[in-house]
Amino acid sequence: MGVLNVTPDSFSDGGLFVHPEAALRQGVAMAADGAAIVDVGGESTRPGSDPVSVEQEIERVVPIVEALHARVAALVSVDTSKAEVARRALAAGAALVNDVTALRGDPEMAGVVADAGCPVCLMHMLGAPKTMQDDPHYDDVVDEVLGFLEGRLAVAIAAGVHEEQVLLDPGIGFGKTLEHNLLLLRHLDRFVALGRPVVLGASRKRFLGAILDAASDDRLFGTVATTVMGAQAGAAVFRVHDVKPNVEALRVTEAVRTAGDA
Ligand code: HH2
Repeated sequence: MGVLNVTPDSFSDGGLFVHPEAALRQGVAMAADGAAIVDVGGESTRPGSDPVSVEQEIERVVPIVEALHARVAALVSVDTSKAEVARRALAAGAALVNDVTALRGDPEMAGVVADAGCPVCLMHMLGAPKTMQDDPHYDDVVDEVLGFLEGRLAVAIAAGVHEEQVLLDPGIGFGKTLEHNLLLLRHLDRFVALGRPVVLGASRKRFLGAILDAASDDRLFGTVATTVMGAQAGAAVFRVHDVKPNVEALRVTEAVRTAGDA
């Protein structure tokens, strides 16, 4: 899954793809590099970020979704927690809703996804982006995030979403310390054991910067390490800014993982 933020303020690619032509070019390039999904987002969720209005998010996202859908074979997903943005993006050709609030951000989101019959990614976040990195605390981060995702899966199903359409994401960096992120990665197999495809979003994130003492545009090799470990643990989708190196790492990992199989 390639990341396409059409925002002025995303933590690593903010401002680069605000212009529709630049966004489209980047989306097409990511698909050509092997992305199966291009994830279009119009609202930054980086720590400390401010929300944007529905109208502004629609204005940023929908034209790009529509143009990309017409241009690439890859699926287009919409990274939003607003029901109206999701509805409009789905009408414009989006095939998947990526909701970092796991259907908690908008009471109408579950209904929109259920009516569309589309896949939805439910992600764990502690608190809200504005304050989530203010001293996050868990007694047992892995147990608590697992429990949260099981609960949100149940809520989605109760709202009419088919279980087979749900993807789950531990939400690396969303209300987590370095140690929390490392534990989630170390125990990713327990998320895979929930039986739904697991999405991993570690690309260029701050915990990599903390380990490597590197700025956000200098975290590619760290990101690739998380992709390889995630693939070995059984994760299904890797949300990344740099598609080609991560696709190549996945191809090699997969070749080794299946070596000798009939
Ligand atoms: N991370 C970000 C945004 N959306 N969605 C899922 N499913 N999983 C993630 O880990 C995830 C996500 C944050 O990264 P990015 O989009 O690069 O930055 P920003 O929120 O600043 O736009």
